[in-house]
Amino acid sequence: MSPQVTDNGVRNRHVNTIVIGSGFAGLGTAIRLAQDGHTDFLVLERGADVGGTWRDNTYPGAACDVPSQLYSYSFAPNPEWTRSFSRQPEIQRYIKQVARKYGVLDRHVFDCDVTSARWNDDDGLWEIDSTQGSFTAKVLVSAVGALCEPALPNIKGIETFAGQIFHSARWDHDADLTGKRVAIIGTGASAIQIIPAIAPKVARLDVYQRTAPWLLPRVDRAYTQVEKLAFKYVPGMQQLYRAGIYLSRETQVVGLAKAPIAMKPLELLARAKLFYEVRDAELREKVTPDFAIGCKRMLISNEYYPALVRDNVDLVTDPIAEVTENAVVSADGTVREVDAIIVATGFHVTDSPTYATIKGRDGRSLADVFGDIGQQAYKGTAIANFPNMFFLVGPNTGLGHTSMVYMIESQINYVADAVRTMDRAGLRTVEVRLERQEKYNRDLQQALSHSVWTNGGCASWYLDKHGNNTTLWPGFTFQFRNQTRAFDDDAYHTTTLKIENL
Ligand code: N01
Repeated sequence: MSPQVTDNGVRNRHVNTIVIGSGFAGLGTAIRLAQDGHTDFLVLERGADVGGTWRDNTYPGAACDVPSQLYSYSFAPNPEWTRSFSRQPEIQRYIKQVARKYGVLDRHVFDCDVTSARWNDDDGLWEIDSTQGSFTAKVLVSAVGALCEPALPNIKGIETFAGQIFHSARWDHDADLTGKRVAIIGTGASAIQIIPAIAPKVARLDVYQRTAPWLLPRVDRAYTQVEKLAFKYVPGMQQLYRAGIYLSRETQVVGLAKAPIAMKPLELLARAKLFYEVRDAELREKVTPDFAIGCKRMLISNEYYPALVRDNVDLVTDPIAEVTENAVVSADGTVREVDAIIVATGFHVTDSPTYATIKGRDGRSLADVFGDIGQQAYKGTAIANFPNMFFLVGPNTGLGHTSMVYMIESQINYVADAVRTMDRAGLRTVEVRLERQEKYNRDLQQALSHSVWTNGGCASWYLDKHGNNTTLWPGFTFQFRNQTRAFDDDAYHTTTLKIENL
């Protein structure tokens, strides 16, 4: 069953559930809905393929910093992983294979950018406009991801630059950087992968660092033939690897969220790495972080520092004053002419532009509501005033230490059970009670108040403009799994077709 296409090519269709986005979260939701026997759903995806951030981030060196065994769906282990930490093409291949294997591609509408989603309280429906026409749905699942909207730096004159300029998540593969003078702005997770990948081929690379990151070794290796065979033929072998990695990663939460002093051994390891890989004392001082390890995302690389010490790479720590037609000018007045600028400045996380496009019961958008209180949700998933809407990778579901796929699967459990409960009980609407949402978030903020993310002396994308951490989950991930195991309708206002208990 494919969506109706009218004579003029515009789709106009009602379905029970619409999922926006087909990265790990949206695709996983589609698979679960199909497994639960639903056929009346669609996934609206603005790109031409599944994969989300793994489809979009194709920059040289792109790879995951979470081990492959854990960075995959629990229901779809991948015996084909070639390395302990996968690179982007392999992850994207995996996601596409899973989409094909579980037969949900015909539920997708690709190249379908959702321009608005409004709750119609009279009809108890979401009205969705997109570049592929309009849809209505009883249930809306937003699965657009937190790291999908590139944040561009507000630098004087940047729009006048006449050379090649692009964001790390929108890599211009037509731009040949060989032999060029290149500037890269930012030293986050994306930049530290790009820099070693392009440094050997460019004529000169100026790295503009605003804050030095903490760097740990990347314990990456190709799997041996024996391991690969074991993954394929020994029952439970991959699950065993997965469990081991999962447990070792969970222990980090104690240090990050509860007792930052427990991060000291990691800090010593990072300092030793820095000492041995950057022998020049002046450069070492410049790349030594000035905040507690873990406060920003810890980066892993064996190639970043060796790239920085190359003769054709310069680390610039003076702030950027402006960009001209052909150069980047530092605050100390130094003009560095360049042919290309790579903007590796991250994403709109707590202020996503998509928030303005989703309007709830009283016509207020997520941007309006979050503007008042900061982004928050009940169990990271449901938001008062937005009935029948579930938000995957929502507020405080992010992680600083392990795989987001685990959190996503927890949220999918919750949403699938909500849809099941609505069907079974004949519910027309479910809307989380504001007091439950507020209490949940008070408790979260209380838990976060001991964390290194709040007290580590850094500014990061984990914090919103009020300085609150509205992105990360402060506990063990199995605690989140536990609280999302079943849909708790007592936390919700519900209406049925006949009786209202509002
Ligand atoms: O973005 P970031 P990212 N002028 O926001 C700097 C995931 N990820 O794309 O630290 C100058 O971390 C900014 O400086 P500062 C992962 O969750 C995963 O690198 O704010 N500089 C920083 O250095 C990650 O955390 C993987 O002072 C400016 C950089 O730009 C998240 O995505 C790989 C600036 C931005 O770093 C985002 O990573 C890639 C300005 N105006 C990404 N504005 C893996 O799995 C910002 N900066 C390996």
